Amino acid sequence: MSDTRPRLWQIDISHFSEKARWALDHKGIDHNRRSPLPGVHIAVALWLTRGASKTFPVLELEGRTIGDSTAVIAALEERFPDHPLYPEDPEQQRRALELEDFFDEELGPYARLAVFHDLIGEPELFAEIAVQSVPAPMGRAKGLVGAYARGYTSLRFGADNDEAAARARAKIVAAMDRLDAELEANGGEFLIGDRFSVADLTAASLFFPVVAPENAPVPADQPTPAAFEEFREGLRHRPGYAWVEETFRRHRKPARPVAAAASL
Ligand SMILES: N[C@@H](CCC(=O)N[C@@H](CS)C(=O)NCC(=O)O)C(=O)O
Repeated sequence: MSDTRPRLWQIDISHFSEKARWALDHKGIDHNRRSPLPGVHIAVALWLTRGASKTFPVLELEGRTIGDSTAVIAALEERFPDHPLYPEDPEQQRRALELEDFFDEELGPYARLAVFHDLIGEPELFAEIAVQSVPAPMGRAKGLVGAYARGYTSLRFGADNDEAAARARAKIVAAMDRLDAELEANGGEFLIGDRFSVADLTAASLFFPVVAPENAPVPADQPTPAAFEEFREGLRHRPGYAWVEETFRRHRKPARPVAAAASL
């Protein structure tokens, strides 16, 4: 019999995929997951969405194929209204969606670029991490897999560019400024109102590569490039940093931690 459950096409280590996984798990939706090789996933996304989207996550849901994490959550919210992620109040909902968009655009791509840049600076470590996200037989060719990871992230995201990485770090700090300010304005626990919403889910999941909270897709003891660890140290005292850790602890249940992998 064919599997009619929603199917999430995803990358284990990706923070945008984590955003979609968290929404599915928050709503308790039984689903299955497919994780093609990072890089190859672009062709898969284009094929699944008939050219509409070249990124993961993509969700197959009752005959529809939905690309982009924001559209995925909107579709889940409509089809599975229990455990809502959108605030009921229209003005709060508007602000929650505005914050979702802010973190999607102003944090997500930059968190990815900053981590990849510093991994490129430590080829051994990058190779070590990259082999964990490829099929076992390929994993034996660690040098090649590491070169593939460096090449893909440089070509696709410009992760080998020092100026781009400096801009990315500045964007991450600006996103942390916004997180701190929004939390302070709303009492410190939630970004909007007095309930967990899509705004909290988005900020926490897209900050996970920066904060590496427990219960996130990457094991907390995963080695980090020294340059990124130094950058992380500069943010550790921020209220938003502790909030990301706490939000994972309190709201990311049940997490499905996966082995570390190469692609964010
Ligand atoms: N706006 C998209 C961004 C998703 C995204 O950037 N996904 C990455 C993985 S973290 C990807 O598939 N990148 C492939 C590419 O950009 O070519 C969303 O919210 O889903």
